[in-house]
Amino acid sequence: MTITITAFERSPDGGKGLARDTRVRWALEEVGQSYEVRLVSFQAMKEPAHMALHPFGQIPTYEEGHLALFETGSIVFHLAERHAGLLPVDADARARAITWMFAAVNTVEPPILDLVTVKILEGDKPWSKERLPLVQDRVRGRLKQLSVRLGSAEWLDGEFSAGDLMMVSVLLRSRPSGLLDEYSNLAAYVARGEARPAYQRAFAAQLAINTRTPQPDGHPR
Ligand code: GTB
Repeated sequence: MTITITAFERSPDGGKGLARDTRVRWALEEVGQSYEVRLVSFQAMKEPAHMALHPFGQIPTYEEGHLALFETGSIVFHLAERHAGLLPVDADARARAITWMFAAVNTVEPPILDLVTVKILEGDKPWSKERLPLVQDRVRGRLKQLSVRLGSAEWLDGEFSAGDLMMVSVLLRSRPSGLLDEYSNLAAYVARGEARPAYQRAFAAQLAINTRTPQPDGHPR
């Protein structure tokens, strides 16, 4: 069955892979599923056709036959459940890998997003400069805890899993701030994730879209 995901027609990051379709592409590549991509503009994301797929008018979405999903955690979990390669067979190890998926989106991602918000969306507010160190320290707090838990291990719990895929994806968003590099084992963990052939393919696919040259008709090809 054809799988179709949505992605930014033009990602604001210009192809750095930070938009959330990258983690879905990565999961699809890890489990060997081919997929199509429907590109959407910021305007189209808020129109009824897309809102019917995504109640919050965002990307990515995932369509497979009659099934339509949104939320990257759910999409990656769906793929990991249906295909081998992203979740251990042992029930306890599987539950722990799923726990790491939730930890990535529920515990580690929020302070990182807060930092992005302060720096980019609220950068012009008079209180932004005062707030920034507090938010940075909250990110450091989480990264430190994760760094201690990871220690010298390759992955968070044994073999690479969907938990690592989500955690690496979330951590990538903290790299532009410079905070990730303060924790050398986390920086190395993220680099191991990025070195995976499936990640490389996912990254290249989104980069190709975001670096297309605009044509005379205004549409990039
Ligand atoms: N919780 C949802 C999920 O995990 O799927 C969050 C989805 C989400 O935030 N989608 C963003 C979106 O559609 C794109 S990924 N935003 C448009 C809108 O809300 O109107 C967030 C993102 C955007 C841009 C960059 N960047 O340029 O670096 C990185 C990440």
